[in-house]
Amino acid sequence: MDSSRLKQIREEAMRQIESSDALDKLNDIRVSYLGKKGELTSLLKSMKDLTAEERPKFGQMVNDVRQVIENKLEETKAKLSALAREEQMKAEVIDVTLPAKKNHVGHRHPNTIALEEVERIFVGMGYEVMEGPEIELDYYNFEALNIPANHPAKDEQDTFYINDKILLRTQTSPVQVRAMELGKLPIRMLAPGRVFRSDEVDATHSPSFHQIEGLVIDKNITFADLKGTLAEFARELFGAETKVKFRPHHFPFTEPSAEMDVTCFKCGGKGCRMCKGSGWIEILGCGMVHPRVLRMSGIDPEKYSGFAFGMGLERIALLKYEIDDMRLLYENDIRFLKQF
Ligand code: 2NM
Repeated sequence: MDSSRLKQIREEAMRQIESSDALDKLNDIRVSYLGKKGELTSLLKSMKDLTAEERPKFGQMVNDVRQVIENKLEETKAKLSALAREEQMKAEVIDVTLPAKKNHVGHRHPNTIALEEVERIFVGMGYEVMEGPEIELDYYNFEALNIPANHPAKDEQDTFYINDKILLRTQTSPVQVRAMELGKLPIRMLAPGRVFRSDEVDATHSPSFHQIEGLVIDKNITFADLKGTLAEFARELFGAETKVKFRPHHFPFTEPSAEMDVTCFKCGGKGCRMCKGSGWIEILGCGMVHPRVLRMSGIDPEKYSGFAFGMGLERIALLKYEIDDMRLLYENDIRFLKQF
């Protein structure tokens, strides 16, 4: 048997392993020497031609070479893995000196800010916030509110009708009628929400806008409760020095009715551009709930009385943030919105 062939195999294997630069090449080398059909394996198979004396000695030599090759393979595999890991680390280095991406933090829409401010004030006085459908029955939007069939608000020019019984609500009062019908008294509620009127778009009008209405029903509620509540509301919304005044008005669903003005929060009442020189700004409509409205919803006007009020949310937002065109509130232009 030829031990020089064994030596040759060993040296050839060492050379191949040393010159290999990838892990999968190492595996090919392992197979070609140590695999079932590998060079060392076939040498072992040829041992049958040796004498019984030579066989263990030669077997030992083959196994020694096998061990040497295996050690070398392991050692090289560890080296190549470490190298590969180092390459990967270099490739994945993060340059912390690069300028950061700007993070645009959003915020609430000015309408929402104004809404939540009004809600906060009334919730603080014990009111609950209630919602109702935007598509309403004519009954809840008009009839139950003592608005007669010939009233101008009922004209198709002003109201979006689905059919002669169903319409898009023109105010949120139907939510309050529905609350009165539930029969749970007393009531202290706020009804904010989207309303619809067939108006042309301009700086102060939109066919869809938002209202906040309030309703209080209890025993012995008087106009003094209305005045005290709304004066406090005005002071909280526009500042502690704010004064209010009530001008007689007419609404079908309240009697008596009034409009409330607040002293101009810009000039304090002296007169400026904001209040068009008058010192006063109109803010809401209000009144004592008409006995007929109470009775229609199942409340006895001999036992209970109440007041109600309503204001336009957009109008409040425009005033509070000194915005001169309502359309800006709907365009969602970031350059506008980010100012609030
Ligand atoms: C306003 C002005 C005055 C009002 C009346 C009612 C109800 F349902 F109790 F009859 N809700 N809201 C009301 C009263 C609304 O908006 C300018």
